[in-house]
Amino acid sequence: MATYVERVIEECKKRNPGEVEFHQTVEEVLTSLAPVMDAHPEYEKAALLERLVEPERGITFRVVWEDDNGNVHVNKGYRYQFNSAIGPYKGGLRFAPNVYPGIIKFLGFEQIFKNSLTGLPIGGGKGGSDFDPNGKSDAEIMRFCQAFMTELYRHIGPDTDVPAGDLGVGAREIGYLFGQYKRIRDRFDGGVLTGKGIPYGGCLGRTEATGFGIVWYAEEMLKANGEDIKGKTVAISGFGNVSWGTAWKLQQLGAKLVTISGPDGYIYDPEGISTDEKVAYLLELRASGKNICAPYAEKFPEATFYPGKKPWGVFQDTGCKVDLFIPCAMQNDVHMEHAKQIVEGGCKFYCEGANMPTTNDALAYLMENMTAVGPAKAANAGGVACSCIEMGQNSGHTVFQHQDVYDQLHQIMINIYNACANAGEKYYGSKNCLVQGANIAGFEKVAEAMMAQGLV
Ligand code: 2IT
Repeated sequence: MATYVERVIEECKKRNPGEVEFHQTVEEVLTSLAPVMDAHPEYEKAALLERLVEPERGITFRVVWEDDNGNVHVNKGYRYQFNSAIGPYKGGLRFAPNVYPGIIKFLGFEQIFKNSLTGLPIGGGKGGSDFDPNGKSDAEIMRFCQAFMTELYRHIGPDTDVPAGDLGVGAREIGYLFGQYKRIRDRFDGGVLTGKGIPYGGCLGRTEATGFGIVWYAEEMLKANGEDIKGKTVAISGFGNVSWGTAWKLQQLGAKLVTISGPDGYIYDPEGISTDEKVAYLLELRASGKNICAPYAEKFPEATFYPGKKPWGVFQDTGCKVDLFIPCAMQNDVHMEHAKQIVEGGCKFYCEGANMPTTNDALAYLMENMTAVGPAKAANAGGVACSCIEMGQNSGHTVFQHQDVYDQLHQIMINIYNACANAGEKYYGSKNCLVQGANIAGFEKVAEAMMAQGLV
């Protein structure tokens, strides 16, 4: 006889055919929740998990825009409003050619637990488009964002749903989206989008918040196992905002970052991406719009570019022993073969930075063979936590100082780590069961709120 959790997973897969990333996260999260279901039989009676895996609302819309040559393009737009039990829907917008419901729903589902873990009052949602921003002119980006918001505006609001950025959506796109929202609504509604520019309600520190939070989380994870992040050798993937914030905080804390990566391959810098100039160069690379990291090795000749490869095999390629791996690029970046390379190199710590960067089988292998594995929905929650600080700043008609934001964020990351470690210990017998602990700690608050609010 299948258990309650197993039945809900199977049913969810059947009802959402082909949405493989969404299946993956539902399977990973719900499996962790099994001991909580045993302790709370009332959840099954209330069909709590069936409700959790079904978005409260999903909006799909047409986005029509014109390129610089007068050609008309049609893209798909999405917003999945997943769960509002503990606050307004909150989560980013992703613009990337591979966007389809399976990706937006995996992100929206993860966001429920992540947002709950922050301890702040925000529900889960996610949106985006299959629009590819790479190679587009600034005018094209603006026209696309305006067309996108011309539909989205009717579904969002500071107490309803608060979008932000994700892959392909940064401060520039948020600016254009916000401008169009304000034009249509004739309301400033500062807190309707987060990640805004500083002159119009943006929060100091938001750009680096995700990366800083990841390193603060990893620091706690190491500390709990008697290790100091200072002096550690670290390898990350990606070279976007998250990677940049991660690199910057690693530099501040005295860790040596030896890799970054892009779709073209990875960079190994034996001297460390550890100077102000090198860290700042990551922003330049991203801003080039070419989506390649190879130019780093031209600018800094001590570094080597490994074309077509991922940094997970840096030990096999260079002999460099890594103490901590942090995937910061995108979903399903680390497969079983990579997990084996990571373990073979003798590494004991792994902390996810990007959303769901590890396949389920690779994640299970790493958890079994490493000292501790930090899950994305906990480790990268600093970004959305800072977004919520921005919402508070906007609704309070005030401005928070940089150091204020950092102090709040650092404490939030310590609290998140402790919540994961404590739930891991309570239900799985170890403070290092952070993956299961994050799912449980994130779930508990949402479950209590849903139970209290009746059958909705
Ligand atoms: O994955 C994420 O948490 C984000 N892209 C940020 C979401 C937010 O609302 O700041």
